[in-house]
Order: sequence, then C-alpha cells, then structure tokens
Amino acid sequence: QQIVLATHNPHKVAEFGRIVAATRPDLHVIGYDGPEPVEDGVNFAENALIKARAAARHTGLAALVDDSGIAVSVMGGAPGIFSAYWAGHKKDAVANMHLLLDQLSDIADPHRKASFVSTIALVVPEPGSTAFAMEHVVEGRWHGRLAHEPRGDGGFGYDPIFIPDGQEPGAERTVGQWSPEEKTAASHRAQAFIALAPLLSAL
Ligand code: ITT
Repeated sequence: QQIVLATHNPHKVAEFGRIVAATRPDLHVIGYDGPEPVEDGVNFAENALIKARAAARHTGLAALVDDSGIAVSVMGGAPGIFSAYWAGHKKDAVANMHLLLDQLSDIADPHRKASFVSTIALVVPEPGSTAFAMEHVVEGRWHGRLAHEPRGDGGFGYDPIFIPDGQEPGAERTVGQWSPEEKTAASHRAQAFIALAPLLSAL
C-alpha cells in the first residue's frame, strides 16, 4: 500500500521512514513533488490540512503531512507555525536558533519551558471526485526546556537547543546530542504517529 508524504524536509522523510518501519512496515511511503499550496492557515492543523489536501488531490493517493515547530511558553507559543522562518524568509536553522536564544536572554524566565509540536494530517481522496473520503489531524507534543547555547549536531532545526524533560538530572542532553534512534522513540513526531497508527491501519 502506498502513501504520499508531502514534505521538502529530508530530515522529516528520514524520521518518518524510521517511525513507519517500526509501526507499519507494510506501508510504502513515497515523496511528493507536485504543486505547493500557500500555507496561510492560522495554526499547525490548518497548515497541515492545506498541504495534505493538495497532495491527495494531485496524486489521487492518501497523503500525510507533518506541520511542526517549537512553542516557547514565555513567548505565548512562538515561534509556533513560524518556526521554519523565524529569522527571515530563508530557512536558516542556525539563525533561527540564535535569534530565539537572543530573544530569551532578554526575558527573565528561569524555566525556559518549550515544547516541540508535530501536527500530522492524513487526507484520503474520494475516487472520481474533488471531495475527500477521510480527513484526520493528530498532534504530538514533546515537553522540555531551552538550553542557553546549542549543543550537539544531530537531528535538525532547533534540536541542538532543546532539552527534553525526563532525563537524569546532571546528565541532560539536547536532542542534538541524542542518537537518531533515541529521537525516533520519543519525539513529538513519534507521539503524533502513535495516534495516527490506528487510522493508517483502517486505510
Ligand atoms: P516542509 O514544510 O517541507 O515539511 P519544513 O521544515 O519547512 O518542511 P515546517 O513548515 O513544518 O517544515 O517547519 C517546521 C520547522 O520547525 C522546521 O524547519 C524546524 O525549524 C522546526 N522543527 C520541526 N520539527 C523539528 C524537530 O524534530 N527538531 C527540530 N526542529 C524541528
């Protein structure tokens, strides 16, 4: 069975590949290079649905889209849906991280609480129609706090400044210092996928 994963982020493709292999190994995930809709939703769910509908309509296949980002508590959930472009219109992960750290250094917040959010939309087309047979959105959250400076070069995006909760005190690492397998087992994306798995089974 084939399913389209609509993303240009090769890290997401790799992470999804690992998660799918662990939970639905029979599913064949293929890439998408069709037209890109304007992402003008006001939240992760709307943006994920906009992209998934476009991919499902274009390919005639069930489509999966992950819209994700980091939400900092003291900043009211920002960068949120603007995570990929926080430091400007170019997707620059290093500039994004440094801008966020600079912004936090101006705010007195000893907790530095943040969470990674992964919102996955699954859209199934209705054969011979522009309607959809099924639309679902699931969300996973990974709670933690922000480091004072980047550590590690694993993962992507904000991983080098995100310290997940639940680690042994004194031995806490950023996700940039975790192995791909460790991240795959615990991440916001993995948690969203747990909610998605039964829906995929019903396809
Ligand atoms: P696509 O839209 O093509 O999927 P993208 O990277 O732009 O690629 P998003 O619009 O969902 O995807 O933006 C997500 C951004 O949030 C991403 O660029 C990272 O900066 C951040 N992000 C999401 N998941 C992350 C993760 O697991 N680790 C670190 N940063 C993450």
